[in-house]
Order: sequence, then structure tokens, then C-alpha cells
Amino acid sequence: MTIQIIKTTPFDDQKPGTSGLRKSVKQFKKPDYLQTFVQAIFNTLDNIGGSTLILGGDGRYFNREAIQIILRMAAAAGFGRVILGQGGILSTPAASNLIRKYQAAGGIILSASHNAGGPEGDFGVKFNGPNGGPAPESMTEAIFAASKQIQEYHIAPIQPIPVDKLGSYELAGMKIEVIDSVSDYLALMETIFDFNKIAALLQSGKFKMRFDAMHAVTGPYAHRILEQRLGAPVGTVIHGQPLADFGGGHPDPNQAHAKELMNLLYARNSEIDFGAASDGDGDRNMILGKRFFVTPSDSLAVLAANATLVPGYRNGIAGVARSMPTSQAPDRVAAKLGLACYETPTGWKFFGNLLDAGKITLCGEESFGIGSDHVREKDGLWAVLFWLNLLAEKQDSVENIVRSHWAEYGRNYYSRHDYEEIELQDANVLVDALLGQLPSLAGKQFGALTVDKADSFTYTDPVDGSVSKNQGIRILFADGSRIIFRLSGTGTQGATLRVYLEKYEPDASKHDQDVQEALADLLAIAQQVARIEELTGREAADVIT
Ligand code: G16
Repeated sequence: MTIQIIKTTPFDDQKPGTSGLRKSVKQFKKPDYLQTFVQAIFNTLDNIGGSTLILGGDGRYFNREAIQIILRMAAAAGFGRVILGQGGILSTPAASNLIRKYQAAGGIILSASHNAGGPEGDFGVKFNGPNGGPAPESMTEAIFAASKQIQEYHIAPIQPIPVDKLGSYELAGMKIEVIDSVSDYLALMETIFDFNKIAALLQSGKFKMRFDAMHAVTGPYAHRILEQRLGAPVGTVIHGQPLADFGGGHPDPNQAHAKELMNLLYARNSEIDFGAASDGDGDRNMILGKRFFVTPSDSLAVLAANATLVPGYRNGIAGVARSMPTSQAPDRVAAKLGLACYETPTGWKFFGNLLDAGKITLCGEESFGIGSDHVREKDGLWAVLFWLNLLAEKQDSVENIVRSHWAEYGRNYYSRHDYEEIELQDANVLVDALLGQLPSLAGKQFGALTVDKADSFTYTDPVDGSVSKNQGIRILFADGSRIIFRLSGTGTQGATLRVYLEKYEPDASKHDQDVQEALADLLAIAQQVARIEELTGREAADVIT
């Protein structure tokens, strides 16, 4: 079959962000836009000939069209086989698992994660390498460089593949296997968690949970694992049908966007003991107890402290890692248990080397992502099953488990304030002004707080020595409190300024404060130092988590 060679001109905006290339659907639908980026990925790969590619996405608008285009381009590039999730559906962690399990050359995951979907929403493409993890910075740079050089892309002639039907197909000499999207992932979860104990808890009649799939990719996974395999009552999974526009919602599992779940758990007479949600592509999670929110940072710390209660980690964990803005709660666990602890820049790709080298077993980020060495992505349902396994072992409530954790390790009050869609130019002025102040901040007194150190975070990868600069501005106080400023790398409109606030409280009698009240002095300092209102016109954040 002849391969078509289509002449094209490069786009100048195909620089992958924190997690792949995210743009509006409108941008992705521009003639040749998707094709150029996919060709740029293929052009940076060695040894495609005959290898396997994993392909799937979160089911959002444009997923199906994009799948057909990528299949044709994969055939033209010389892949021997594409393993495709049924209906074009694969959660990000499930795709990571398939890459590892079937020794693929890599995978393309179609998702803009927690960003809104639909024709007016966002789309995204990310490439994961043979270890199953997001392409490291060296590769995303190479893809960007290749995208600027593209003069043509290669594509096999049209031959639509019936992606909804399980089975094997052939396209221009390439095999396409349409597989069940859930089975391999479920099998992996069964090797990690005590399914019998979790099933007993879920079927006891004394424990009620709700899992909010937010009309995104985890719907089929959660129905199958929680309801069908573990026997939780039907209705445990809400919003379980993936929709191209996520039902008009924002598939971001946090207190602001998972409103319905929050209302269920926070109702005065709520009968639900455990609530959880996941995002567009299934890698994020939110954990709730009855009228109780677990910060992702605390969640990572609790899982690390209790890991040996779970069969997959019974022999102990090698170490933990957290992204720099994530609270230091996990560090306290690591110190007490004598574990190695690493601080990386924001972005799951930075955990890959540590996981591959066996330096860490668990890792996580404040942005509602936690994971382990079972795949090379954060994993929403894995975190939910981990919590269920702990609840089944401890026979205690989420709130009690977290409160006893605080009593033992102290509490890291933590919150993130997001100022969304501010003018890019304003954001850059703010960041430059902050950078300019850094040398003069050390030693400065703000009320009861003294600045110990202020810098722009630089990370040196302990495995390959690569250096990543400008990964967030840190103001570190003498008492361990921190203010971090960063511009998001996942937004598609203007700039999002993230302000991360953290304060450590060792005294258990002070663990009942309102989070925002506990952090009010730090917020005031952040607003003052960064001149947020003056430079952006914003009095307060749009989203507070
Ligand atoms: C992505 C990355 C995460 C990162 C998050 C927020 O998550 O995979 O590592 O923490 O974005 O990034 P930013 O603060 O730059 O917006 P996801 O779930 O969107 O893929």
C-alpha cells in the first residue's frame, strides 16, 4: 500500500508543557496541526520499525477522529503493532501499564487531563516512553525542535478501523489489536491490593462509598473494579459514563469541581463514609472522609506511613518523592522511617528516573496525583484502592486515620490558590519582579515569620545528572513555613499563577484550625511580596484547594 507524503509547514507553538501538548480543540482541529505534532514525535523515535505502540485517550471530544489519524500515521511510520483501548479509551495509568506489560516502544495518550472538554474545550497529546512514563524533558525538547522543522508528514490511506469492536485488524501491513481497556489494569491492581478484604468491607453493609468518575475515563474502570469485581452496591460509582464533554463539567477532582460529591459527603446527616473522585484521564484522585477532606500531600504521607499494610508493599518501600510545591508531610514520614526522600520539580516525568532506579516506591504531588512503581504515571483508582485497603485493615474512619497521623507527625496546613487566566504579560512581570526581590528577602521579617531563604528552585536529577532550572519561586521561613509561586504549565488560556502555602504545626491541640485561617498570615505575605492585586488586578484567587 502506498504511503501518502503530505507537505506541510511547521507551527511554532507545539512546545509540550508540564504534561504533553495541550491546546484548545479549535487549535488541534486546524489543518495538519495534530499530524505535525504526531510526526514530530515519530521523528524523534529511534527503531520504530516493527515495534509496538499503545494508543488510547480519555474519550473527550476529538478523541475518535484523532485515533483514526494516529493509526494511519503509525502504519506509515512503520510500527508493527498498535494496541488500542476499545472505543479509543485508555486511562493514563492503564496506558502506562500496557506499555510496560507489552514492552512497547511507547504510547500516545490523548487527553487534556482535568481541562474541560467538548468543541469549546481542550485537547491534548502526550507521549510516554518504553518505561511507561511521560517523556522526559530531553525528549519533549527534541519533539518541540522536530515540530519546528517539519516539512511533511506520512500517512497511510484512509481505512477506518472499527475501534469499538474487540479484535485484530490490519492497516498497511501494521497489526491493530483492539483490547478491553480495563482487564490488564484490573489484573495489575489484584497483584497489589487485598481484594478479599476490600470486598468484605464494601459488601459489609456497614460501609458506604461513592466514587465520582466525573463523566470521564475512570467510569468503565470503576464500574468494573468497584462494583462488579469487588461487589460494591450498584450506584457506588456516580457519573460513570464517559462523555465527550464530561457532561459540561470540569473533570478536576477537587473541592471546587467535584461539587456533587462534596455535597454528598458534607451533608449534615451524610451516610457516606468514603468519597473519591478522579479526573479526565484517570491519573488524579481526591480522597474524602465523612465531612473531611484529605489533602493530596497528607494522603501521600499517610499511604507512605502505612504502606506495609498493603500486600504489594508488605516488604517496605524504598523511598518517597514529592514535587517541590507539595507539602513536606511525606518528608516527616520518610525521616521517621529512615527512608530516602526526594524533592522534584512539578511534573510526573521527574519521578521516572527515581522509580526506574529503584530509589523510590511511592511518589506524589499536591495537584491530586499519587502513584507508585507499579506504573510510571500517577494513578487515581490505585490511590482509591490503597485507601480502601487501609480502611479495611484499620477498620477506622478516614478522619481518625488522618488525625492520628497528625498526632504522630504533626500537621502541615496546606492550601493552593490559583489565579486563572491572567494576562501572560502581567504574569511575566510579576514573576520577574519576584525574581528581582529574591536576593534581598533572606533575613527579612514579616510579623512573626523570618525568611530563611528565597530562591528559584533548581533540580539536579540524582540519576542522570540533568539540571532543570526555574522550577518555581520559593520563600522558605525559619519555622519551616513556605510560600511557593509558579506559573502553571497545563493551562491553555493566558497564564495561571499558583500560590502554594504551607505551615507546620507540631502541637496536636492546634490541629483543629480552619485551613485558610491557619494560613492567612502567609497569604497576606504572598500577596504583599508578589504585589498580586497591583500587577494582575485580582483581589483573590479563582480556585482554592
Ligand atoms: C499534570 C502533571 C502533573 C502536574 C500537574 C499540574 O497533571 O502530570 O505532574 O502536577 O499537571 O501542573 P501545573 O501546575 O503545571 O498546571 P495532569 O493530571 O494535568 O496530567
